Amino acid sequence: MITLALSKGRIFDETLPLLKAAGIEVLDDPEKTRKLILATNQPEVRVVLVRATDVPTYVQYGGADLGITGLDTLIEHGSDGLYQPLDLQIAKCRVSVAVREGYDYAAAVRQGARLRVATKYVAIAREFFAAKGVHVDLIKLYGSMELAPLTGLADAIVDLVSTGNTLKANHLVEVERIMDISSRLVVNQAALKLKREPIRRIIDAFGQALGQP
Ligand code: PRT
Ligand code: MG
Repeated sequence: MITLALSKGRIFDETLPLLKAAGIEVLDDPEKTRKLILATNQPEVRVVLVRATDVPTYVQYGGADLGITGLDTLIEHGSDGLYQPLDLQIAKCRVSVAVREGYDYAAAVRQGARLRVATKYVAIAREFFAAKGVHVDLIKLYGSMELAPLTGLADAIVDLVSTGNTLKANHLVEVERIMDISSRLVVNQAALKLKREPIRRIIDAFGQALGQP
């Protein structure tokens, strides 16, 4: 049996065409079923639905053989024991710094003020500001980062942006782009050895669908 870990929502939706290219069709709609293990048209392949942030953990410990996860999540989790054969070019966005409209971020940085930064992405934020030589107090949040500068919890946030509509709707502006994000295929290293043939077939089919050799 080959187990693929996916999260519901954009990653699941954008993975379907790749699965199809590999001849795999998921038999249930994750938005309609309460099942957490979904069968596919291939009796030897199943999908497990997990929280986006749990995908690397499942694959690392062998709860799933393969998984699809955002680079953001992968960096925060760390890639120990994970083989990363493909950039799937799906669920694209960027990690950015944003502040309240009217907040003079450049001046705050120039003056060497200690910035309060709220984020779910503490590893990415720590590394980014350390490289810039900016002192920050990081405040870990699990969601709705946009609220932090509006309530005085933080001066800035580090968050994912795709269209920018969420920032705009909350009177926030993007002041720095930290990195571009897309989703990655991750594979359990031991599974790759033990189930080499079927896993290779999936990696190769995804690669071909992406136009990679
Ligand atoms: O939502 P939940 O708490 O269950 O889990 P999650 O947020 O970890 O998962 P999910 O499914 O929302 O995101 C999974 C992955 O999709 C992320 O790890 C990213 O790699 C990728 N991705 C791509 C995004 C976005 N685009 C995105 N826009 N993840 C989140 N967003 C958020 C963004 O932070 C903003 O708050 O969507 C909101 C809308 O963005 P705008 O800029 O288009 O308005
Ligand atoms: Mg989300």
